[in-house]
Amino acid sequence: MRQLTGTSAAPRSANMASALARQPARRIYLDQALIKEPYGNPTAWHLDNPFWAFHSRDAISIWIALEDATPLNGCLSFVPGSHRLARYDNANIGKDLAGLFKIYPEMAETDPVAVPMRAGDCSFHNGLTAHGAGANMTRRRRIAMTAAFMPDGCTFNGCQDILPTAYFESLNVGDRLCEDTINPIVGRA
Ligand SMILES: O=C(O)CCC(=O)C(=O)O
Repeated sequence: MRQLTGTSAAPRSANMASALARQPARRIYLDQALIKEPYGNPTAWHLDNPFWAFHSRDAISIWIALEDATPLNGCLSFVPGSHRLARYDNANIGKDLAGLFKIYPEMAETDPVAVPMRAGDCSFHNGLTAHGAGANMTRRRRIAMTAAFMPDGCTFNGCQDILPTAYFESLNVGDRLCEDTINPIVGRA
C-alpha cells in the first residue's frame, strides 16, 4: 500500500536528492514502509516513476534500511545505467520477475548489482532505474522505508496512484502538481 504522508518529509534527504539531480527545488511525492515478511516473496523487476501521477526523467527514490538488508532477507538490486534506456513502459510487480526485461531486453545485457545495507544506510536511485528485491529467506521481517522526490514543476499525467480522490478529481492532465499541503517542497539544491 502506498501512502501519502507529506509532512513527514525528511528535508536533509530531499536536499541530497535535489543536489544529485541538479534540480533547484523538489517536492515529496510519497513515502511508504516496505516490510518484507519472513519467507516473503521477491519483488519483481520494475521502474518506479511510470506508476506515479507525473512523468519525469529526474524523479528520485530514496530507500532506507531500518533493519540490516542482506541478499538473504531481500536487499534491493539495481541494473546500473538502466534509467538511460527506460521509457515510461513498465512491468507489474507480480509473479513474473523478469517481465521488465521482456519490455526492455537491452537492460538484461547488464549484470544487476545487489546492494546490502546496514540499518540506517540508504540509497538513492533515479525513478527510471530498473530494480527489484530478493525473497526474504529468514525468520525475521526485513523493514525499510522509501520516499519519492518529484522535481518542482512536474505536471499531472492522468494517473491517480496515491493522490487523494478529491485532489485527483480536481486535476486536469497537464496541471502542475504544486499543492503544498499534499506535495510540499522539501528540498532545494
Ligand atoms: O523494498 C522492497 O522490497 C522493494 C521496494 C521497491 O522496489 C520500491 O519501493 O519500488
